[in-house]
Amino acid sequence: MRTSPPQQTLYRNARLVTLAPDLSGQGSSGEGLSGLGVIADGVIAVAGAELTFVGRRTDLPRDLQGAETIDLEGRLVTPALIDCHTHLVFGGNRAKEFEMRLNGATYEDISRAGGGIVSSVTATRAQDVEALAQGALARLDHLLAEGVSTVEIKSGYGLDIPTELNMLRAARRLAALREVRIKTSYLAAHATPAEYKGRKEAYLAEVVLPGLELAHSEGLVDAVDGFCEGIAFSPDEMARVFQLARSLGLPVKLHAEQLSNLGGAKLAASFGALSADHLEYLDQDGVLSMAQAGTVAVLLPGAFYTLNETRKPPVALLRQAGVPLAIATDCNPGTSPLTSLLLAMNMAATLFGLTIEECIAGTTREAARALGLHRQTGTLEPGKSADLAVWDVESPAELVYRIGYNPLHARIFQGQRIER
Ligand code: DI6
Ligand code: FE
Repeated sequence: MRTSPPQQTLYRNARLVTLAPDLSGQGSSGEGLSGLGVIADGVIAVAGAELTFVGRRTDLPRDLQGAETIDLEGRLVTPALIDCHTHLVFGGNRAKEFEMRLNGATYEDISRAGGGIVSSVTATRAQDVEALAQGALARLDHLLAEGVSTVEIKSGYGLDIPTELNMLRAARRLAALREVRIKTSYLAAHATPAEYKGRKEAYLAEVVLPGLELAHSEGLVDAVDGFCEGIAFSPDEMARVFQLARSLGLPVKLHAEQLSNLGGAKLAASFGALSADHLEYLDQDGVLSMAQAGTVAVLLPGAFYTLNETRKPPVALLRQAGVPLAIATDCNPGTSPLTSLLLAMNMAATLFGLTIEECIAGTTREAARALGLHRQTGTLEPGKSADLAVWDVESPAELVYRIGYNPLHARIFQGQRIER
């Protein structure tokens, strides 16, 4: 039976930031900032959850000209934002440690004194799936209010099998409670819990590896992550986790070179990692490995800022090598209690020297790539998901320039306008 084609809706009178500089086949090419693919007098057509036309008003196909039309009154339209690195699900908070750091304690000092990640573990283990999801909801709503429609959420505060799975279930639950795309990452290799202190090998064998198999068997895992650092796991230990991920057909990503250089990014790239994240201590060898593997550099200025770091990621080397740059909040209770991706862009520009174009691409096109979603979302191109953010700003630069101001006019997710 022929089904009638889904009804088309036109969004017209808009300044489109397509992130797809060459809209071949649409009779237009990007204008303005080259890498942003700006179209001044643009039109978007949506059928169901999909983009069917993106281009100049003058190129709109005849058969679309009678469709239901929404006038965006000259507003700026970007792909919906993507937060590609968060620890959004957790119990409790760590304001006390923030105060300790103000008094001079380093992140390592706090971690070795039993604070840090393991102190969030107690609070997280005490909550069931629904409580974990409800606790994350307020943080998620802050991200959605700024035009975010895809969020990556990691486990890593359970550090035992039941709680790691509960964290991932809570992350999945959020997609049932809000109009959002959630991608999950298994991060049991985040820290060694108190009961395994000094017994990291046993923790890997008895929790991390079997927990990954179980989580995968329940469809809870989209990618596998780890913390490759002196206070966490070595490249060899992470290699064992990644070998299991590979055998399960799961992509990997890694917290790498945040506080020192153990060669984590190079290890991640050797497994074809979607991304290597943080990267303050990344060297040329790691940069080249990432470039060869197509691994995205996810920059996390919120953690750099919160830890009052001084060593910056080698942005010039990454740029020169053509490594895609993404930006994320790293929202977590310890090193980045940040729920604003707009502020993360401002920090990436101000603290790391990213350009406006790199910041906007870093929270759309390249953030999608860091999650393996670049064929589905992250740019305004026909055939991709109709995930849009409509902004009350004159230029793309205003999205990065303002501090603590949210210019979002409307969020459209899979073709549906989402009321706040
Ligand atoms: N690096 C970080 O900055 C976070 N995790 C990681 O691997 C810290 C998470 C926390 O302190 O709770
Ligand atoms: Fe993180």
